[in-house]
Amino acid sequence: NRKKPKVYITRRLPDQVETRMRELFDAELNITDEPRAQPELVAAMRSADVLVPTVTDKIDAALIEQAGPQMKLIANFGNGVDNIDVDAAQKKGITVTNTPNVLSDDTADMTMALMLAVPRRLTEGANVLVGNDGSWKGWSPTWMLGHRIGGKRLGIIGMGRIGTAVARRAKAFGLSIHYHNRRRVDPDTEDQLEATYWDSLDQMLARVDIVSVNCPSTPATFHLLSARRLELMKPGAYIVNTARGGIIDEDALIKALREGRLSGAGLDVFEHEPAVDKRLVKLASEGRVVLLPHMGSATMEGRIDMGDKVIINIRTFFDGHRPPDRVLPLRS
Ligand code: 8YV
Repeated sequence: NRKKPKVYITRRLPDQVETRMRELFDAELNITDEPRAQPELVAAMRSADVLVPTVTDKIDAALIEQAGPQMKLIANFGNGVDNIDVDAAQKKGITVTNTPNVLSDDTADMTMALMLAVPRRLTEGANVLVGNDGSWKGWSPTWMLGHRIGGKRLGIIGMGRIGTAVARRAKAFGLSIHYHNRRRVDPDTEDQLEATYWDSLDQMLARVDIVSVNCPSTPATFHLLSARRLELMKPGAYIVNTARGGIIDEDALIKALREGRLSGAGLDVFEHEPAVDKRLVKLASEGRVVLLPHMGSATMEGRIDMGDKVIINIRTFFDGHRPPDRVLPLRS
């Protein structure tokens, strides 16, 4: 009867995940869901065996440096690990895990929702009937016309699990699939998707009608869509981002939208999250962009699956095996 690992969880999780965590671990839960302040995180690093952070916790080198010798595992409740200095953790002998796969379909669904919402003027139309005061006079042949997405070219940046899930859906919607990735995907997948690989992001950007950002946020992808690259895009193109805000130079994106060089954008993530640039909010009120508050993976099923993954990673680790979703530092 081994001692249960002491697991510090930074945010509220769905009830059934918390119940399971309480059964299996000496779990310190967050009842209020207020993000933990830095001193609380420091105290956790000094007393707990496992930290379970989320995207809203910055687990940087300075914090990791303060970890006590008992801290063994950072089991991120989330896929992206840009909130964690994985390199510093490894140097300190702390293993890092994440929750891949289980949120790819939900995130890809939301990517499609945004891909349709902007050109098909979904929020503009829906808002006409919010608090309907009878001002809608009925259907008219020339009213609320958007643009068709079928037959257009989609350029996916980052053809990992989420990017591939987006590609499958987009193909079914009649888009042709183009992608840029560090390496080509396997020939079978490329064949099935009838996907065109672009080694050069610049060249792809000049040829596609819609760009979907699906790569991780790393130092190498910071402002990958820079002012220069946004200028390479086809006039009137659209951008969808369900990855991380910092991958796009948001200021440059706003300029391109305001100048009419780009038709619109669907954004689930922001460069200075949770702050959202007021100019984007204005563009949203004009129907030029659709903004969502980081909801890409927000399904009850997905959150429970993510919780299960965190639990499996912790249990496997304390059983003395390599956890299934171990994250290694980036190769530079
Ligand atoms: C999560 C996400 O909600 O998993 C990710 O990388 O961005 C979101 O889907 C969040 O990160 C949970 O920590």
